[in-house]
Amino acid sequence: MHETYMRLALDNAKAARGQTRPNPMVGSVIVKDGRIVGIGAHLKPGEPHAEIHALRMAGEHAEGATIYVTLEPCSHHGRTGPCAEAIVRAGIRRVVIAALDPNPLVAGRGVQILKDAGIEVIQGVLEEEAERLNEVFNAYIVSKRPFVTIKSAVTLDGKIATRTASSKWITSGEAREDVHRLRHEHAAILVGVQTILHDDPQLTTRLPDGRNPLRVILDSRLRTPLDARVVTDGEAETWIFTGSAPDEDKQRQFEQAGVKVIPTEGERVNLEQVLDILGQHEISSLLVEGGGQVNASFVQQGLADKLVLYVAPKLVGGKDAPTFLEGLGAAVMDEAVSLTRLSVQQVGVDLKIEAYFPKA
Ligand code: AOF
Ligand code: ZN
Repeated sequence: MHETYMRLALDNAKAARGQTRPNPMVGSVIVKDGRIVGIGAHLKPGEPHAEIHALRMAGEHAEGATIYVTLEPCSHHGRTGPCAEAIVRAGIRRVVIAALDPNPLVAGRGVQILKDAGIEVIQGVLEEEAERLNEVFNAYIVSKRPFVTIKSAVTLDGKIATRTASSKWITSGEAREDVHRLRHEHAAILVGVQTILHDDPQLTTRLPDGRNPLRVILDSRLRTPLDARVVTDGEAETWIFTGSAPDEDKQRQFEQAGVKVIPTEGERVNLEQVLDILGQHEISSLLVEGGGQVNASFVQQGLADKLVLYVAPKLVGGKDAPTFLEGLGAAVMDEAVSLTRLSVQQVGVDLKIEAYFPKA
């Protein structure tokens, strides 16, 4: 029974995918005498948490009821009040939780408030699923840096273009639509200046009602053209990260065009600093759609969390055709990056492979 109601709570949480950041997705269901009396989800930062919506719906039926929550009820006074206290006040008798809240402001304190009030607490129902659902939030709230996903589309022989740099299109329409969903779900999208110079991409979400992520360009010497689409189209905000001494005139021109130029320490762009600055602006997730060099920088520095690789059933061959991971590469097999928790799914005619980088 617990799993059935928790699944419903998880489904409600998931319904708000892409619209809760930097907050987690959370769902809640209240059950009294075998009847659902309240359902809620967290929909938007600043708005009530899932439990509050469910409690409001339940009204007086909450008295003596069981509440299912996909995340430990909060204990802090943030943008909204502590849910654990609201649950106590409503006279709930039992709380079933999927996952604990890793937010250092909560982290077990929510459960403590409930137990101190004499409420029965059951933890760990569908825990793995709940943790995976909020993998972005769980990492961001502890590290204060965005969760970094490297996304690439390759041929079956690992190429991201032909030897003449032709790359439209590697994957089918279905896979490309899936990428637009990924963009919608991310707070920011990042490419290197090479990609801007070569493809002049828009980096927007082409989905009906899709949200555009912040566009981040790594451009150590400010070579982005002022007429690039990410500068002129006004579709989303664009930030350019540079080395320590960008050309001041050009910087001014970008600022006039509404594009932020952010110098970092060093000659090349300092990736750790980029992630710190993005985290300070509550950017909790970053989709890296870089070329092979940018991808390699993230991987070599241990800054990538997840890989999403679309693999098309095509072969282009050619030893000079670029791959999605360049750089120097490993010398011996023992130096290879071993990914974990690999999963594969078919999207149209292509494969979608998801895997995680080892924790640095
Ligand atoms: C819950 N239920 O539905 C959510 C929780 O700024 P605030 O007040 O909205 O607080 C955000 C924090 O609250 C967030 O970092 C996470 O720890 C928790 N989110 N907690 O009990 C919810 N969304
Ligand atoms: Zn709360």
